[in-house]
This record gives sequence, structure tokens and C-alpha cells, in this order.
Amino acid sequence: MKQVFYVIFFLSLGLTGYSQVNIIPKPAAVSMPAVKGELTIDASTHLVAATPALQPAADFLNAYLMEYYGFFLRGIKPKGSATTVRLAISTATNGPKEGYSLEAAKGSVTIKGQDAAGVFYGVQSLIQLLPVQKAARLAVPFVTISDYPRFAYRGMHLDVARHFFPVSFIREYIDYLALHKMNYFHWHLTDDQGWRIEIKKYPKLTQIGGFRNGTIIGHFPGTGNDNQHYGGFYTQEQVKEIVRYAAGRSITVVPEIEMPGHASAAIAAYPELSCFPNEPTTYPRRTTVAGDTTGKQVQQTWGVFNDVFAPTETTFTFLENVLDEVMALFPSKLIHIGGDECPKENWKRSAFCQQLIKDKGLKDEHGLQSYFIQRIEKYINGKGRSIIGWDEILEGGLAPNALVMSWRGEQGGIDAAKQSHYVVMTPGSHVYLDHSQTRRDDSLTIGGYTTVQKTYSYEPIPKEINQAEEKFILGAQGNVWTEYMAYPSKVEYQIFPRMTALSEVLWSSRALRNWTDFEPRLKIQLDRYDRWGVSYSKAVLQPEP
Ligand code: TNX
Repeated sequence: MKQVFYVIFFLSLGLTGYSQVNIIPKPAAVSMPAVKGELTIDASTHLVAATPALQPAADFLNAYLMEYYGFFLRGIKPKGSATTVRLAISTATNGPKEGYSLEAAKGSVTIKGQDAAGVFYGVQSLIQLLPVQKAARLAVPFVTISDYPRFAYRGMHLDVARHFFPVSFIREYIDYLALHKMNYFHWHLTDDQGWRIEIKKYPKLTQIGGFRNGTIIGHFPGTGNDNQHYGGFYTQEQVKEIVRYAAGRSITVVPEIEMPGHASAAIAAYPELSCFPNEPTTYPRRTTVAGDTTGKQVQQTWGVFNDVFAPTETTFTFLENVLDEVMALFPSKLIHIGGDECPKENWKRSAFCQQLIKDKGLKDEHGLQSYFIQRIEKYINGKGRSIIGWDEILEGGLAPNALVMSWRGEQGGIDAAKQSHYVVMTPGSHVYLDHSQTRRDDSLTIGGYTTVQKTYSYEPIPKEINQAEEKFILGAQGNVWTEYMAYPSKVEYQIFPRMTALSEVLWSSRALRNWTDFEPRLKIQLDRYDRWGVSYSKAVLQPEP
């Protein structure tokens, strides 16, 4: 009896060692030696990256140390150095992709990754083993960690169309993803209120489509519309730099070019892309707009607009040329083509569209949307890439190789998985980070109320999915629509801490996910936010009214 007790006691020591390392997302396995100890990282610590591919991970560690502790580690062994941080690729074959082991023992921290991404994630765990507060000598507890992600797609999205954010903030945003072991950045680059990526062949997309009259903070005319010339865009050079920056953090940037809906900015630049080039822009929910003349306009309010791309050869040629330039900039296998919220009113009114429906033997306008997406898919597949789109692309029949982002709940994702299509879950109910996260919130938001606890409770594999279908659920993504986020600090406030909760949903095993265990670690993470100087919601510190 006594022996059994001891066995269980020591086993549980290994298992409950968690309470002593405060890492988010929670690692798969952590053990601490029976005799506790710690090593010290300071300016004399030697940093060894075994291969050039691991240099970005070493650089990230050094940049972090420099920014938050005021020193960095040298690659040439400093005189009198007593400790080493060693980064290497594991010699073990068949380990889980993106996995790593971390061993902190006397005199050294050794991180071995299954691949460069794994090493990078090991570095993120090491960063979280460091004391949060600034010091010249940083104690790291002796610990052994073995870790790997649950999902292959761990994403965050950012809408830069409704509000524009400078390159410097995009870099910071990517760093936040990296610190949470997220690996996909979905960059929503075009929408009704702005076209944000330079396309050399069509300069008016950014010259005209990149700007609007009014920074629009409110829904209705006069509510905060200051008639400023508001906007901005990313040059191709800037885009390349962002893609490179993200790659150095094991993050893939997925660009989104919206079609056939949410196209007002493109149409303002090139009216011939509309079914009715000579009609002025329509503004639902309002009548007059100061400063507007007739003609096509970049939208100045939020919502869904009837003026969508016409499914003409002119439009397809335009989109193919745009996509050529986009694919040259983004190595991502996935290209997001939008597909959401495309009203069919103009297609119903257009004689051309009605004829096309007949000629192609389509059922109706939904069939026409499906035809549109399938044509684009064929083009993108021809370049060796795949399309991903919002769940409306299921309507009228899914394009043969398309991936689906399920945003109107989970049903789209369930249906797509059952048709053997890959899925990224982004249901509004849990992972729309544009919702309010506290009832005390007095700032404007859109969509609803989603607490950090609710985001943390999200399970990306719906119960309707059987074991054979599970592999089609690649993961999930937090969406950040910026109608009411005019500045970087508001974006930060909206993503923190819910993105931190989401990172654990996506990385850690289902069995390890437990709010009671997470909450104290999250409180330490709030201290880290303070060090980073970001704004964040403190709702978790007070019960909701
Ligand atoms: C719906 S989610 C949209 C966006 C809005 C968002 C606001 C999706 C595919 N479309 O255009 O910004 O709601 O929550």
C-alpha cells in the first residue's frame, strides 16, 4: 500500500510539475527533477545555433532579451561564460511536426526541434520560463519539456481594409502571433472600404481604392464621419518585407483578395468591373453623404453592398492579373479569395448575368457564385496553389479543391469536412475578437459579447465530426474585423487576452485544457503584456456583472 502511494506520489510529481512552469500554451509534457535547481542566463551566456536555419530563432531570442532585459547573448563564447543556450534540430526521426524538447539543467538550456519551427517554439517556451520583470541575471528552473501542437493551422486574421495599420504595427502583430506559437497570419487586404495592396498593373486600385472620405467611427452618416481623406496601402516592397519577417517567425501569411462581394473599393477604381458601371455607388442605411458626387465611391459606412464584381471576362482577366502579382509576393500555398456576403441583386438585374446563368446551365445566382469561385479556383490551382474561402463558397456547390473557413457558426465547416474538404474553424460565437469581452465595455464594438472564458472553451472539432473526418479540421483562427478599431491600441485591447486563450485551444491537447489551470498562468501573462506595453482587457480580474 505504502509503495503504491509513493509510486503514485512521484508519478504525480512529474505530472503536476505544471504548476511550477507558467507556459501558455500549455506544453504536452513537463517534468521537474526531484531536486530542484536553476541556472542563470545573463550577458555572459553563450548562444549556439547549430545550423543557419536556426538563426531566426536565435535572433528572435536576442531581440526579446535586448528589448525587455537590456542584454543579448553572443554567438562567440564570452570569456568566463558558465552557461550555454543551444539550439539544434533533433536527430530523432518521426517526431511530431513543429515539436521540440527543452532541457534546462546545470549550465545549459538545450532546445531540439523536429524542424526549424519546433526550435522557434522551444525558444518561445524558454522566454516564458524567464522572470517577467527586468533583471541582469535571469533564473531559469531546471525542467524538461516535450511539446508539440495539436492543430496544424493556428491562425489570426487582421482586417486592414476597414482601418489601415502601418507596417510597424503589422510587424508587432506578427510578433504577438509568434509569442503564442501561432503559425498563420490571414491578412484581409481588400474590402468595400479600402484596397490595401499595391498592384502594379492597376495603379488606381490603391490611388483611388486605397482612400475614402472619412475615417468613419460610427454606423450612420454624421456619426464620427469627419470627411478626412483617410486610407493607405502597402507597397509590394513592404509586403515582401512582411512575408519575410513572418517566415523568420515560422508564420505563413495568407493574403485575402475579396470576391465577388466586398468589392466596392476595386469598383471605385475600375467601374467597368461592376454590372452597372454608370450607376452611382449605393449606400444602404443612408441617403446623403457630404462630399459625395455621383459615380463609384469607396464605401464610407460598414456593411454589405450590392455593387459586386460582374462575372464578365473583363473581371476575370482583371482578377487573374491581380492574383498573378499576389501569388508572386506570397509563397503561401493557400490563397484566400473571400466569397462571403455577396448580394445577388445586381446579378438578378443584369441581362448579361441572366444570359450567363442560362448558357452555363446554372440554377440561379447562387450557381453563378459557385461558377465564379470555381473559375478562380481553376486559375489558382493551375499555379500550384489552393483557394480558401468563407463558408458561403459552399452555396451552389463547393469548388473541387477548396478549403473552407467556417464563420457563420460551425455548420459550414461540418458540411465541408463531410465532403472531404479541409476546414479552418472561425465561428463568430467563440473566436470573433471584434466582439466585446466585457459588459463593462463602453467602447464601440460589433457582433456580440464573447468573454475570454468562452474563447478558451472553444473546441474546434465539433461533435458531429467522426474520427475519420477529424483530419479535415486543420485548426481554427481568431478574426479581427476592424470596423471599430481605428488604432493599434484598440486592436491590442481586442485580441488580448482572448488570443492567448485561443493559442492554448489550438496548441494544447484537449485533455490538458482546463480553465482553473489556465487562469493563474493567464494572470502572469497579463504582467507580460505590461512589459510589452500593449493594451489589454482586464475583465478576467473581475467577475462580469
Ligand atoms: C462579417 S466574417 C464579415 C465581415 C465583417 C464582420 C464583422 C465575414 C466573412 N464577413 O465583413 O467585418 O462580419 O463582425
